[in-house]
Amino acid sequence: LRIDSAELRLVRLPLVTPFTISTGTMTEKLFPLLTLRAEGLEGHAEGVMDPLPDYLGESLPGSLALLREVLIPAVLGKPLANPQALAPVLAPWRGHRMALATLEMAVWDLWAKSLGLPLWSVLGGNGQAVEVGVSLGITPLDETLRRVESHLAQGYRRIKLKVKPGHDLAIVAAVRQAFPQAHLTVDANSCYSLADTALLKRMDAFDLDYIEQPLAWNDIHDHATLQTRIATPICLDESIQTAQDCRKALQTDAARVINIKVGRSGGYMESLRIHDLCATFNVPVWCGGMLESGVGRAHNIHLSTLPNFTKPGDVSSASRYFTRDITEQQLETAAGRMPVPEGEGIGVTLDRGFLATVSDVPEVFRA
Ligand code: OSB
Ligand code: MG
Repeated sequence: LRIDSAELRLVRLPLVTPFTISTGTMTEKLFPLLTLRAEGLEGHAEGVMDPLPDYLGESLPGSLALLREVLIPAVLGKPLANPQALAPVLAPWRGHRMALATLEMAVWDLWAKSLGLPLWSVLGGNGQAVEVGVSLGITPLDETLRRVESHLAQGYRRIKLKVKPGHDLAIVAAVRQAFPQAHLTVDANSCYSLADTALLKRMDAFDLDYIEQPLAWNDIHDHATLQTRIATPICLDESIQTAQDCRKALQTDAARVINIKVGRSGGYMESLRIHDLCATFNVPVWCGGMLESGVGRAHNIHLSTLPNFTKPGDVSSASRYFTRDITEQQLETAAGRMPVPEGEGIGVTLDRGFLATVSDVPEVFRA
């Protein structure tokens, strides 16, 4: 594979409904879209970093600088035997796992296309539709109850409620009471500390599948302490940026479930390592999301076909997020399952006409 050109553009898509989590409210999705070209083929990926560092320490300006100045130039015009050969390009950099993932994921798409294979088969997954749940943002209780009901009726396999201080126990209690059989989880996005142990322990009464990232984004140690004090399994999201992070979490029982986001973890190579490590610890994983467009969503679906993805992922219908997507294919669930896009690579193609209306003129890089 010899990559002869790259295109990088910023895409801005309005969200169908604002999405509120403990760190703030999003009303639109702004993301970098990278296209790599080789042998008449195109590989695509999107970056999942936020404009400002409010999820992890990574932000859009720093990521764009790394992509433009270092990562894209490093792969242009040089022979690449396979995606694994990217390792030395990615290894020197600290943090910026989302920028690394953007490049790495586009290379995997291109690589699978050069082999004439769907990405799931190159990754070692299976082509079956994947089980999905939904992540519901923070809304007033009556609205939350309506949304839970409608998504259960659509067949979603798990409901995740976003929580924050002052919007936690009462809302979870009400949802649990109204839907006694539902698979329920909560996601705190790092808004609590060990000082909230008593509150978090009261969550044990609601039979949650797990509680996602209750404590600081960069504190595995405190999660291990919390897990000794509560019965509900802890799931880590923000804290798992590398397989080494994951090893430390599993060795200390800081997490009993892991959320893998390929776009957060530096790409597929690291995500596969995390996946395999969790399997050796008998820890289930599921695929998280970052409100991706059809490009990132397709990547997430392919990843979700790996064998240890045994809990429903956040890979829900694209129409929940956007009135119109940048891909020609509309990625929609049916009865709680998301079909795997068919075709080579990630199996989706860009709707170029629409893309032009929601993005800048692309920056073009040539070998
Ligand atoms: O913590 O998983 C998270 C969205 C933005 C930032 C962080 C998170 C989320 C979600 C949404 O939960 C998942 C999705 O529906 O894509
Ligand atoms: Mg999360």
